Amino acid sequence: MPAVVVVGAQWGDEGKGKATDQLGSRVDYVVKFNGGNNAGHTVVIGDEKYALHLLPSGILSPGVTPVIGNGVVVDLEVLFSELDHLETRGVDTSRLLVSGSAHVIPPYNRTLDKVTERFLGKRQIGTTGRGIGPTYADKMNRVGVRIQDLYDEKILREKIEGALEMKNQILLKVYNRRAVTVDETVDALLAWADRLQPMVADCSLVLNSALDRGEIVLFEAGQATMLDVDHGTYPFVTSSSATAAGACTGSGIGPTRIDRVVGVIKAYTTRVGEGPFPTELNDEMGEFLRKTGGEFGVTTGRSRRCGWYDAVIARYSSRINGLTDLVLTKLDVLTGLEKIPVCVAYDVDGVRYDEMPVDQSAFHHATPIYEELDGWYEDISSARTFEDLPVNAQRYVEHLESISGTRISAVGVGPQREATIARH
Ligand code: 2SA
Ligand code: GDP
Ligand code: MG
Repeated sequence: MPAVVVVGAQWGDEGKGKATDQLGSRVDYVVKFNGGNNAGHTVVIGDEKYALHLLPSGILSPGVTPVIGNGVVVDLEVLFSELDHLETRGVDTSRLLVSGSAHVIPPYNRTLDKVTERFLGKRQIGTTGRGIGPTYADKMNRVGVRIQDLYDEKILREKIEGALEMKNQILLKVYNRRAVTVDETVDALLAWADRLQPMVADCSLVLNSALDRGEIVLFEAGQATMLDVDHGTYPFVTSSSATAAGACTGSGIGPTRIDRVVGVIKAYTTRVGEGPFPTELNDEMGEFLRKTGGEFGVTTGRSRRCGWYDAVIARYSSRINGLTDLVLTKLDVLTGLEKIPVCVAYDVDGVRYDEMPVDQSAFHHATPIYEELDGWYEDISSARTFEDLPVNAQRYVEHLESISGTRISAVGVGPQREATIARH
């Protein structure tokens, strides 16, 4: 399995960080290919808990080369504060490589992200406020700043001048904010250039050469399928390609190189920010999942919205990503429930939908059609084989597998590295 992609199969926070970290001991490269410091991945190693935002989770595994691909948007201040923080905790970060074609998040895009959200009022997306959307918009508008531009000050100045012509109009006239100067922006970015230079690499070449040598490369998606800019619940999405195809455009490898696509999926569903969510529970059961599952944003601390497992989404993710296997996480959170509802299809104004409606308005009106499975009361956090699980927990997993379109190759029963059951 030389090239493996790990993606989120729902709306994020499925436990991709843990899944990537677990595979880390067997891989040579871990590549982040989309998003930026909007991500929040939690990895628990022994008694130590790490929250990673911009850095790939593989940075915690000795021997792994972590890579920030061209599809990522990089806040340089955050990059170095995360690196410094890990260094003080004894993590060797010296192997990190950063693509010269990755875009930089200039400080003005953080401001724009936050003020735009406020301006949108009821139509807001619930972004993380990290400048992600405006920076991808600049990339598509061809007024973005790339890491390689930091090494040609003349070009850098010209690009920022061009970008600010438009940005300052918006900041001044629409949002009534002060204009940003070219000098302050150039200074803020160049402050990091020297320290960054040794990490800058042609990551496409590095990764393709590694694959040619038979080395193992793991591509780690930020956010998730339902937040993907093309395939998610647009406009309530992030601004990048969070699905498996993004691993190619975001790193410079071809689709024929990918051998395995792992979808990480929770035994229930969560979402942060605004947007439709058919199985959402606005009652004490939702509160139970939030509390028991510790469902609070790793980056912003926001409460995550919680609901039951949705097999329509699982099947959609299987299709969009071409999943080869699913890793089911947080099964332990469901312990103690007499019955566990699972959404198998939607009802939209009296019509049954077994597949995701392509029409967003239909998805906004979808009500779940549930099947109820029997729960279990035994503590499953120390189960390490499938047979260690109570029969009803085994049936729950088997049933999800039968309705989700992809085999479940592993089951998570706790946040720790070792709290995982391998199947098949
Ligand atoms: P943005 O900031 O432009 O990417 O926001 C757009 C939407 O994408 C959602 N989004 C996320 N959803 C789940 N987890 C994310 N990472 C953090 C975490 C989130 C946090 O791991 O907990 O701490 O709040 C993440 N990043 C972006 C976001 O909620 C918007 O709906
Ligand atoms: P990511 O964004 O997909 O990497 O996920 P997050 O780190 O944002 O959120 C997942 C949370 O679930 C983290 O706090 C993990 O430590 C935790 N976690 C992962 N797998 C399991 C599991 O199987 N059981 C439990 N109880 N927690 C888990
Ligand atoms: Mg997360």
